[in-house]
Order: sequence, then structure tokens, then C-alpha cells
Amino acid sequence: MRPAVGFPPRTITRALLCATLLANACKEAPSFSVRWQLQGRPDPITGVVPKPAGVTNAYQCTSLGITAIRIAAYDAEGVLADEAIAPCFAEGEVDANSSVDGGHLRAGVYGIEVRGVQSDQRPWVDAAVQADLLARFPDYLDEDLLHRHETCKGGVREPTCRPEALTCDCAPLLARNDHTELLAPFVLVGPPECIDGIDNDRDGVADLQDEACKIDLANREADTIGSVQFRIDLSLFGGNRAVACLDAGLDALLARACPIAPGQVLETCPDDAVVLGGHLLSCSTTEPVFFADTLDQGEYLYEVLGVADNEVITRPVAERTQLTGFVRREIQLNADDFLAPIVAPTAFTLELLDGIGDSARQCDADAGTGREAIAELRVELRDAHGARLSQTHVLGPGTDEVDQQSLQGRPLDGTPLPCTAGRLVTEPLTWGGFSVRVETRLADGTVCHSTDASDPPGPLLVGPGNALQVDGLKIAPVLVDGKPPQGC
Ligand SMILES: [Ca+2]
Ligand SMILES: [Ca+2]
Ligand SMILES: [Ca+2]
Repeated sequence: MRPAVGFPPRTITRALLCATLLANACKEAPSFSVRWQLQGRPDPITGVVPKPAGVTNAYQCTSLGITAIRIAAYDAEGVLADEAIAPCFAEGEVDANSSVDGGHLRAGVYGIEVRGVQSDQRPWVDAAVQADLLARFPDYLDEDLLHRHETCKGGVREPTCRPEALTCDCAPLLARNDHTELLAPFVLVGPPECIDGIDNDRDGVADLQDEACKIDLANREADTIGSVQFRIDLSLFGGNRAVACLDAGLDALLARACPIAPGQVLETCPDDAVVLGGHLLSCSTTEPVFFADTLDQGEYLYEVLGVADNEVITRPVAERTQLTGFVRREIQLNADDFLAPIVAPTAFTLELLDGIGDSARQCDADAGTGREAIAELRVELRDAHGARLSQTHVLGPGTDEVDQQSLQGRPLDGTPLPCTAGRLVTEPLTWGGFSVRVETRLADGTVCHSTDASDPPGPLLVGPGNALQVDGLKIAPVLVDGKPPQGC
């Protein structure tokens, strides 16, 4: 490998160099000569990306933080064969097409890399891309193993810079004896504002010290950022108040947002989208969930997802919106929003209201009030809209016994059951949504209670839950002229 050769400022001619610094290098013709163009950042308002332009003034370089240009030749193994540093703009240079000669290379194939560097001659890298590659290839930064990875090298039709290299361009070279190849202009895209070493918006702080960069390294330093207050009102299964978060297997919510460029279509945020509030949120259907975050102004895809054991278990409920000021969102997660079906029994007890306030009567006869015993309980499991199910479900484990008699396996299709104040638990159900229609009758067939008499009339919604949870369903009394029928 040749020792690195220092390049002269662009205005110094090769003839002069030969007389002074690089006598040895001048015995043979340089194998290549390079030019570069700089490409500025997109206009923050219009998004228009400027065309690359040859360097005719120092400001083109300094406005992008590019102090110098590193020119390197790599052979087919990716081994460095020639290297030099030249100023990005040489004083007095006004010809955008002037070129800088490289060193002499043995005939063969090479990759020529031209890369902008900072004042300390370090190149810019995309830290996230590099970290990802290092995670996948622990040897990624081992110089001896460079050729194993995508890198600027010879023998490749379209060689490219390493994926993490910023402000870098690469081109193939076929080096021949006694020939200097003038390569097409290399295009160097300016590094992101947050790592360019410049206080771009002149607010007194540069790069990572600037608030805009603290939020996202892809930001512009002048980006406006603000605190946004969020509120989520969550409901589950069509607003069924019988369903709490834990009933549906949810132990937390995740809110995230990803910025949308004008005209961009985005169905869902990528997995690395920003987690709003920086953490998982509590899950509640009874209390609003509040949190705050600091965001750039702009349009976002705002997503809310359900979480269990730190795993997302629902599809995202997404909305394209401006996230500024106070953002309130009503989120409804229904059974089909869950990635895996929810299979669980529902459990409930019955409170047979007597029409006097909220008080309930017992199943047994009461001589004092003239109430006869409730002879039968007709319980019918229906769908969430109150319609009959095509399949009959039965009572399952956990159902309380009545007079030491198990009710397990008894159908919930309106077939009479003995009256009980105990817990009724269904077999596991696939949710969906379910409701129950309930009726009580005396021995002579008189209907005492019915969900049809409730306000509004109709079956009562139930929710999934483990068998330990008991929800009391209040069953309205049937009233005739404002009074229960005789015996009820
Ligand atoms: Ca900066
Ligand atoms: Ca700044
Ligand atoms: Ca700023």
C-alpha cells in the first residue's frame, strides 16, 4: 500500500508540486483527477432540493460545515491504495470545473471515494445506521474486513460509499498506465444540520445543544417545537361499560406519532416511531388518560395501541392530524382491533329489582310481603345487538351451585334454570360482543322480571372477564299500572 499523499490546494499546479513536495509521485502520471459538487439542504418551506453545484466560493463549503475533502482510492479488496486531503474551496479558485489530481496507481480496478470532512478531518456518519450495522455485524468496523461489506472498492460496476457514510460519493476507476482519468463530478450532499458543527439558526447554540436537535437529529435547528398536551378517552367493545381494560387483556396504552411529509401517504408508523410521553400510558375506560410531549410543529400520523406485558396486542388506531396545543382523542378498541381473538367467559350475578328504589328481592317466597318464590330463571345469551345467536352456549366452570346442584353445562338459550343469586359463568366465548336477556317467572307462569322491562328495553351488555369477577346485572321488574303483578 502506498503511503498517504497530501494533496495541494487546488490552485497549486501539479508542475509546482513536482518541484517541491511530491517529487516521487511525479515520476509517473496521476491515474485520476477528481472534481466535486456540493448539494445543499432542501428548502425548509418548499421542500425543493437544490441542484448540486461546483464550488466557486467559500460560503458553499462553510454553510454546510464542510472544511476539507478526503479523496481515497480503494482496490478490489477495499484496501486503501491512495489517500489525500484537499480544501473544500481553494482560495482564488473560481472555475467550478477545476479538478484535483490523485496519485499514481498500479493499473487495475479501484473505487474512488470523495468525502467531505469536518475541521478535525473526521467524516460524518449516520450514527443510527452504523449502530444497526454493528448490531448485525460485530466486525463491521474492523478495517481488515471492510471488503466483506458494502463499501467503496474496485471491481464493482456501481460501487457506493458505506451505508453510514454521509457527505460521500464513490465512483469506479479503471487505472491505466500513462493515463489520467478525469472522473465525472462527485456529488456531496451536506451533512444534517444537527451534526454540521454550525449554529445554523444563529440562536446561540449549535447541533446537539439546540433544542430542535435534542428532539430529533433529523431536525433543522430553526424548527419550532412546542409542548403538546394529550388526552385519550378510551372505550372498549363498542362503548360497553361492562368491559374494563383488564377484561380485554390490556394493561397499558401506547401512543406514538410519526411526522408526515406533505403529500406522503402513511398507513401506519414504523416500529421505531417516537413514543409520545416517552413511556407506556395507563389504561382506563373510566378516567381520561393525560400525557404531554414536546414535538416539532407539523402534520403527524398519531396512533394509539393496546399493550399487554409490554407487547402490542391491538392494531393501531391511527389518525392523520396536526399535533399542537391540546389534542383530545376518543379511542374505541373493538374485538376485531385485537391481533389475537379474545377468548374468555363472562361472569355475572343477577339483582332482581323490586321496583322500590334500587332494592332487590330474593328468589325465595316471603310471607311478610306476599311474594311467592321465583320458580324459574330464563337466561339467554345474545349478540351485542340483542339478536339471537346461531350457536347455544352453556354455563361453565365457576358457576355457583344451587341447592348443591351444579348448573355447569346448562344451556343459556332461555331454557328454565333454578333461581339463584349466585354467580353465573359462561363457557369461554370468542369476543365479539354479547348481551344477556333475562326473565323470571312464578310457578304459574307470571313474568316478574324482564330485561325487556328495563329502560331502554332489551338485553344487557356483558363483557369478557375472568371467572373471579362478578358484575351484578340489575333486572327490571315488570310493572302493571306501576305495580308488580300479584306474587312477584
Ligand atoms: Ca448545526
Ligand atoms: Ca442553533
Ligand atoms: Ca434552534
